[in-house]
Amino acid sequence: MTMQWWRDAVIYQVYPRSFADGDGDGVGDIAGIRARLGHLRDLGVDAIWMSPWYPSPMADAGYDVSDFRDIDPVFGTLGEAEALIAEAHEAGIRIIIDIVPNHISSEHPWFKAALESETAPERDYFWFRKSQNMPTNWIGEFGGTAWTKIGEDTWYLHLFTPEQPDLNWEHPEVQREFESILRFWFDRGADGIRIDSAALLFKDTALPEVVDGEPHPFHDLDAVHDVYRSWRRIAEEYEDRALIGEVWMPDVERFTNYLRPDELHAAFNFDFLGCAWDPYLMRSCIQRTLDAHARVGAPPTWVLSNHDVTRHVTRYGRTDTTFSFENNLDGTPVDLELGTRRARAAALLTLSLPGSAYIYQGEELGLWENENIEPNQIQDPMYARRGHTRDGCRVPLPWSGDEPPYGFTAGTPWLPQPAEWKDRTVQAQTGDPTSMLELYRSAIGLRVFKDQAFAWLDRGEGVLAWTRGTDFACVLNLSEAPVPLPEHRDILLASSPLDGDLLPSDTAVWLRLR
Ligand code: TEU
Repeated sequence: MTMQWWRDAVIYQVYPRSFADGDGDGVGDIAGIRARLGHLRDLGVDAIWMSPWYPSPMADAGYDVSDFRDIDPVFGTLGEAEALIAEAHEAGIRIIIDIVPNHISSEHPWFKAALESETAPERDYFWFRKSQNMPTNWIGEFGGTAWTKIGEDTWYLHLFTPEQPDLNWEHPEVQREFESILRFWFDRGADGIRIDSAALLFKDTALPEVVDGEPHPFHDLDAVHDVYRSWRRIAEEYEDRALIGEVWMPDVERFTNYLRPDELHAAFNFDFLGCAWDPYLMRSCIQRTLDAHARVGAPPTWVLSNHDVTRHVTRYGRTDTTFSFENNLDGTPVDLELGTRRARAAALLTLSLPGSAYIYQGEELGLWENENIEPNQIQDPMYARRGHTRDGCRVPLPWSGDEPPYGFTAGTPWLPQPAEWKDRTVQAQTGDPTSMLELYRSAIGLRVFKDQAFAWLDRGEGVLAWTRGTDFACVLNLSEAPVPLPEHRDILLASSPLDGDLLPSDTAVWLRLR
């Protein structure tokens, strides 16, 4: 019998560069993660998703992979990765690894061979085109053109940086290689795969121009579903392995196509991540999510932050609380106290909705976006191409002490940590019942209702409330004024202090009803 753990798991994203540094070079590594596994056990998470740790020239922080069957020396060795998987399993924590199928590093042996000769078989693993002019008008995901010219008249396609050439998924060898990579990691105990840019992969082979208002010829092509059907068959050769897609898709129908019973087990809910902090919009987003997932029988996911987006303490402290890069440029006014208050309420929201919840490292510490990284310290390739950096959410974690590097490293952290984080360390927050960390620890420990049925509870305008089973309710006040609570036996947890018997604005509570 399978456990289907992914249906209601709490999954913690480790961004290895910034979690903990074991060897003092200022960059996080596997030794650091192993030494700090206790933090994740104490937090109570069910699984870890590990952002890429493979050998990489780091043109895109490891999302440019040059060998999927090894570990980059900056992070450690394959042996250490295997030891981490074993230790996590002993602590009851599953491991999800990150696979990047749309592109590989320009330093990968395939691409090097492809560049060496026009007749190399590897050429067909990529998108090379001969043309006087740029073959199409496509704009890459980081901005800038999607083609780079080599020699006189030859171009290759890259939807991200030039160091990340796109693979040609029409080619059987590309398909075979990734199936083999999946088996490699499943054989080493990986419990799940996070699939990067999962809706890209295939391109319209006629290479048509992008036309405003029409679907992109490189996004969400039907052929991609055959790949995930074959990956699902591979996952099912093993026990309890999950495939989780990074699918950015405004159209909910197209999104849930990826979650049909013979495809992926789950996918990130970016609709929810980008939703405004507003009672009407939040409620309709939650309902839309529940309906769409019910149609295909897949578990919903609840995601507030990840390594690509502005941290939600910052987003929720802004006038426009939706997510886009354009409305979150560094320096946009922010009220961090308000953002923190809302982030606390949001934690109780995501951890009590049906489905699985994702925590991006540092979110449990209430970290905000570091908007004060000097341009010469920025490493994110998006910055040069689009004028926005994602590095502000990738800053090394504060563990202990009163000043940077806060126990993260014995050396100098690869990105600067704010001086204001001295009360955001794990050490400072541990044992403080008012801290974000203790709120997360308590909430995760209280999720005994996680397999109970969900039902909305009507508490009037501006209030979102629901029950799980007969004994539990979550009430979130998104209106301007304090509101009364429904009848209850105990208050299990509150995101901020109550106002007498009333629930203040931007506050959530968990109630024991009977
Ligand atoms: O992100 C895919 C992706 O499409 C996002 O970068 C998206 O374009 C943007 O964040 C929101 O508009 C994944 C990884 O998560 C990211 O870190 C990588 O840079 C990217 O793929 C390339 O591998």
